[in-house]
Amino acid sequence: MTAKIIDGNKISEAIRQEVKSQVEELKEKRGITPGLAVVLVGENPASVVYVRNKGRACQEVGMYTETIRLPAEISEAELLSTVAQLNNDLKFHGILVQFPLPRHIDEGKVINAVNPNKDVDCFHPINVGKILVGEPRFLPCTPAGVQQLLIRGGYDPGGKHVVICGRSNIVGKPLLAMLVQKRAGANATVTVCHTGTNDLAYHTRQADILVAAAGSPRVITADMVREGVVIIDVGINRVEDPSTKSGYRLVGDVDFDGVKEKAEAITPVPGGVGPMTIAMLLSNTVKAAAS
Ligand code: BQF
Repeated sequence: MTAKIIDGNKISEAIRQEVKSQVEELKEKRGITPGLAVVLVGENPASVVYVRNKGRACQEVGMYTETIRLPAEISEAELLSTVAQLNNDLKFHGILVQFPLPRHIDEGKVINAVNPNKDVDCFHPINVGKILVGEPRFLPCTPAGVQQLLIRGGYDPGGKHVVICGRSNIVGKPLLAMLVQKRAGANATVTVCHTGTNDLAYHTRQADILVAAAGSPRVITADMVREGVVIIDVGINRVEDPSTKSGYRLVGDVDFDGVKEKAEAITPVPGGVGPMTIAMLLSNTVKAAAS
């Protein structure tokens, strides 16, 4: 049997339609146009693509958006002062600074500089802590996308053993905090594996739901999963491919072709978690504007 595909393009389109209606309602009933400021420092090619995706997505749902492009050589102090200005600018309900930043800038300082009420990436320690105690203000976009793929894909995590590969502050740690909560769409038993895990395959074989967020291309192989597993592939890895126009293509952290013969369901790359990340950013921005 070959796995069902959990279609991130389709599910994200449904969420974007919902956000679009919420934007129209905010405009009509309260005269508010949700606004998102996107800050891009330098010209990292992947970041340029991501920032373009975000700007376009905002426009499509009727939000106001500006991309603030800053040179890679900008000082940390200047960037912090740009963030401070955006904090005080009423046009913007959400602010995001695209990562990674040039090495001379401390990402932690930038995260802390964003007003937590405008922190639509949900990276500020206050907002991360609020998830852990079960009182979220926002949910971080990629983990929220993973959760929505499971719920809307028909695989509620409640009572399931979810194994997360990867402990980043962006994906693994907040997803752990979200899925362990006693609430609808969560209530899972959660294991987090990382580079210090001794027998990775032992743990991944225990998973009812496997979330691959390890950050290496195709590290999850068919021998590492049990028959009937549901797999969410968070990986976005560029691998060389001379047959494409750009010279590269995207692959996930899962060896899709091998694993699809054993899994009950799996997300593709591209078209899985990636578009969901963008949809959840829109959802957070409309939430910020409404509150
Ligand atoms: C798709 C991101 C790693 C590090 C920083 C759609 C995106 C990607 C893929 C996208 C990502 C990844 C983003 C697809 C934003 C997701 O069709 O599969 C959209 O734009 N993403 C980011 O802003 O920062 C990252 C991954």
